[in-house]
Amino acid sequence: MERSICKIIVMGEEKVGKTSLLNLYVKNQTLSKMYKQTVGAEFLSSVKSVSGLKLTAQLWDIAGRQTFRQITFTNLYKGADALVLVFDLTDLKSFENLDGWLEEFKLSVCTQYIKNDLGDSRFVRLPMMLIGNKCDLVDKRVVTREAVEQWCQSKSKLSIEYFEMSAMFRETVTGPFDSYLLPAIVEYQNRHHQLEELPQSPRLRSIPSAKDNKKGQIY
Ligand SMILES: Nc1nc2c(ncn2[C@@H]2O[C@H](COP(=O)(O)OP(=O)(O)OP(=O)(O)O)[C@@H](O)[C@H]2O)c(=O)[nH]1
Ligand SMILES: [Mg+2]
Repeated sequence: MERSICKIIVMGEEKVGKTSLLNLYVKNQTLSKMYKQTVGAEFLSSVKSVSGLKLTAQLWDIAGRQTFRQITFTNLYKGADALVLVFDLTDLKSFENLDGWLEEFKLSVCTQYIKNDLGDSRFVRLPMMLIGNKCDLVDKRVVTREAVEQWCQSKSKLSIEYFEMSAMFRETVTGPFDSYLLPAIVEYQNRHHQLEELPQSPRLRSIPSAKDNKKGQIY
């Protein structure tokens, strides 16, 4: 089976549940009530079969607290194949700050391609997933679906899909990741290859399978 790698950046305010969601998705870890802040960025890896491809998803869990992000993670965002934005349905501020996160990410994606003017078009086509987390806390919910839909409408040029999740219920998490995000990434990578006729970019190159007796290169 052909292999490929993708890089997914996961962002959002502190305490919205980014680490909890990723631990559940990748490690099937049940929700811990104890909060342990992410410092800097953490990395998780998951291998899935998508459209006949063995896809290694590199998931980058970015600290929500500004002081824990070393001034800028511009280099870390480079080469991203997808963006996952997370907010907490019970925390209005985490929803209102989505624009700031999107801007931080956009600046980095657009400037890296500034030389050949690809920045904006790449950003517009990049698969993005917006997650309203903690949907189990029905009584504490303060962000309405209408407000989220309005926000998505204001970004209608972008490829954003919205899902509500709970880090307590695995199926709310695996469904959108496996059925929407990963297939969208494979399509995005294929499209880039065709539309931009880039020379075989190392990030898009298939990794030789184990039987080729070679080591796969990531970057
Ligand atoms: N009820 C409920 N609690 C959740 C959910 N997801 C996370 N939590 C709780 O919210 C708190 C913060 O979760 P984290 O996953 O650490 O949040 P984070 O976004 O990684 O935070 P930073 O690392 O600071 O950016 C923890 O106490 C979790 O137990 C959820 O879906 N439902
Ligand atoms: Mg965290």
